[in-house]
Amino acid sequence: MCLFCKIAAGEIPSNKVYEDETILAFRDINPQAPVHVLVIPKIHIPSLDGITPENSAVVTHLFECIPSIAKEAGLVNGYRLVSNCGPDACQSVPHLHFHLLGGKQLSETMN
Ligand code: DGP
Repeated sequence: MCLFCKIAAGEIPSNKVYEDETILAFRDINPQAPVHVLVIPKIHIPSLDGITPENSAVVTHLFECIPSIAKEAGLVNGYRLVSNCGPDACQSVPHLHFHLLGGKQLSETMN
C-alpha cells in the first residue's frame, strides 16, 4: 500500500481538514505556504496520468469539494491548486494529490 493509501486508511496519522467516503484533505507535512492542504482520492490513482473514465467520478467529486475545503481552511482571499505529475514536475508521492495553497500573496510564477 502506498503512503497516501495508508493515510487514507488511517494507518498513518494525518492532520485532517475534510473527509468523506471517497476523498480526504489533510495538512502537508512540509508546508510551502501558511495554508498547505493535500486533497486526495481514497482510491489509488498514481497521478493525473492515471485518470480514466472509470475513476474520473471521484476526481470530479474532489473538485466539487475544493471550494468548501478552501473556505474551511480560511482561504477567503484566493488560493492555488496544483498537482505534480511525473519526474519533470517532481512528483514524490505516487498517489494522485492536489496541493491547495494559500494564506499569503503567492508568487506570479508557476515554475
Ligand atoms: P509531491 O512532491 O507533489 O508528490 O507532493 C508530495 C507532498 O506530500 C509533499 O509536499 C510532502 C507531502 N508528504 C509526504 N509525506 C507525507 C506524510 O507522511 N504526511 C503528510 N501530511 N504529508 C506528506
